[in-house]
Amino acid sequence: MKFVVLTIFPEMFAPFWDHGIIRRAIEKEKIFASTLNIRDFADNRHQVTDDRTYGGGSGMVMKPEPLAAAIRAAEQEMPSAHKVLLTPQGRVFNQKIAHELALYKNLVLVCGRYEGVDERINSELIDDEISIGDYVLTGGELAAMVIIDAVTRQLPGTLGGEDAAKKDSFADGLLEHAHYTRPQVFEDEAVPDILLSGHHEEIENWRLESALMRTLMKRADLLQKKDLNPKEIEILEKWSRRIEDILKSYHRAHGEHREGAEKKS
Ligand code: 4FV
Repeated sequence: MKFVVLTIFPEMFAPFWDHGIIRRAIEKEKIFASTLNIRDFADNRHQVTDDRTYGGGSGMVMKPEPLAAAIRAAEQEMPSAHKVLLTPQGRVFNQKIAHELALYKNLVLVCGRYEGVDERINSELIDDEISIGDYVLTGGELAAMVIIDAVTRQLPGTLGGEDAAKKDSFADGLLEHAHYTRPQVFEDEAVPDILLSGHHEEIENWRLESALMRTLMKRADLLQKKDLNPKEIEILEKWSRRIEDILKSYHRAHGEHREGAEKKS
């Protein structure tokens, strides 16, 4: 997979290419990554890439000419590239979109600066607008790195184990289960025995319950929209019965009769 990033700050990417899984993916030629400096396409004496906004008001806007020239140069190199503008206006990035983008051979990522880019760039030269979240950054570069990072992890052979990405948070619509490593006891807290049992089926079951509980506690919205499988339903029903029993005995103990509780409210 090839990433070409259009930016006026290409030097921001050097450390990003040079570390961790991204560095290894480049070394193993799982990805090819490069930058194009939009300034190099500014055919004016001072390579100016921004100008005042029509209609007045503060803030500068990225000029269309250097950007269009840079995008066309990238297209020259990779005619089939999917051209993405990083902008708060875009569809909000998530694991599903990471999967989708990982299917492309070539991605061009356009990083805005200042107040944004001239609107005529979006309509003409951009295939897709993506936002990494509802907040405003000083530039699209960090957003481009987020996308390159999340997409690269989806590519076979970039993570340790073959199926590592399949066990990701959100891969099955759940947050990941709790992880533990040595020491077995840390500050008087021991690793759950089941994880030391070597009983793989029981460990998988514990991990599913851990993932479900964490998702229920931290991101119930994910459970709402998840297509639950029979195993997950069985576990949630087990928990709901337990909670029901606890509430029943509580109300019994406090003389309030649970049945007809609705009448109470
Ligand atoms: C952004 C985001 C973002 C807007 C103006 C760059 C800034 C400046 N990009 N997800 N959120 N971009 O805030 O992707 O040009």
